[in-house]
Amino acid sequence: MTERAGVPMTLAALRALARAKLRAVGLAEDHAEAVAETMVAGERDGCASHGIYRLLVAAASVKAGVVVPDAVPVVSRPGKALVRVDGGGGFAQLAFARGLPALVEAARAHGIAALALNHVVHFAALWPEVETLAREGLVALACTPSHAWVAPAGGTQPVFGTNPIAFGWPRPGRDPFVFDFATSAVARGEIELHRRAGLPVPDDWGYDADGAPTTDAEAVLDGAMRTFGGHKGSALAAMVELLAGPLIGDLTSRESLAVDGGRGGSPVGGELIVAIDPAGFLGAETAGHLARAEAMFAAIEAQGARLPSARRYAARAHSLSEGVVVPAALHAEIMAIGAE
Ligand code: NDP
Ligand code: PYC
Repeated sequence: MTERAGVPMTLAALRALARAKLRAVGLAEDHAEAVAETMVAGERDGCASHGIYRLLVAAASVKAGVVVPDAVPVVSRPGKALVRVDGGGGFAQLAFARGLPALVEAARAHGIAALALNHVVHFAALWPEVETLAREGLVALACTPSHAWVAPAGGTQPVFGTNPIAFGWPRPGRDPFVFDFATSAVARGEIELHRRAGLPVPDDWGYDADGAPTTDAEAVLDGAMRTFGGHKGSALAAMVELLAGPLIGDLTSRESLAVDGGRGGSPVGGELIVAIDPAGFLGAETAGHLARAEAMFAAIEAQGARLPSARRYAARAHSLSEGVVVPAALHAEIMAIGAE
């Protein structure tokens, strides 16, 4: 869902604007750089719900005191194949960047390794992380809980977060295969964009506070979202809660919402990222797995179906040459950040 009229910008100008606005609300330079990068990447790839719109969300989280603006991530190695980064209450982007070299090194050394980000604030999409790992030749999986906004299948009251799962697979000489989606019917950000535009949402996205299906975006935001795929999305949402919550010693979405205490900030908690080096499973004979994967991708595309990430890379190519158009109302709100 996109607003049409807008302000054309180069990616460099958008990046500079994002950094300046994040600095204006008090975010430290290293965080501002990492956070701006992920928002610009989302806008560049045509992901409106996790593009530059997130500047409003991140600035609000800083102003609400939910984020430690100058947090210094601390990297540790609790096990040979385990990397932990305590984000100190800062945004997840810098914590990921600080843990990335150790994760790649551990995956190559042991075949499989995990990175636990703890005590971070998460407002963003996960695909930049798995894409980065896939470009290193690693297979990657990432997930994070959020805030309890989503009802389990069969219920109408929020328990789960929107709990995204992202996956990346390297492709020789091509952009990686990547998917990244919420286990809710849609990301909450998409419902927020509908509310901002005054548009109804499909009647299978959520319930109002009384548990009745509704097409009113505001009512869904105040009530409960649905999982995608009924009981299947519900089980996957529970899995994300368990893997990136209790398993890594961090918060469930219910706990995270309680910690927020009504401040309306982005979720605080953990993220789990698993990286697999195929050489660890296959020894020196690693060429075959990539060729067989390509055969599967070709079989998908041969029948007219598209691969997840095909739209993203097309949008990226366009934005890299033409820049992006920021919706006018959003641009005005962004310009007001730090001017209050
Ligand atoms: P979508 O339902 O739009 O699904 C996006 C994924 O599905 C992309 O990988 C997309 O590829 C792929 N896809 C979409 N349509 C097709 C198709 N027809 N054929 C093949 N593949 C397709 O995304 P969501 O609304 O669920 O999530 C959007 C973003 O929100 C995610 O990036 C997620 O990480 C983020 N999010 C973050 C949260 C957090 O707590 N940090 C919580 C929830 C969501 P392509 O990109 O090429 O279109
Ligand atoms: O869109 O559901 C969402 C979301 C939650 C946290 C970041 N994005």
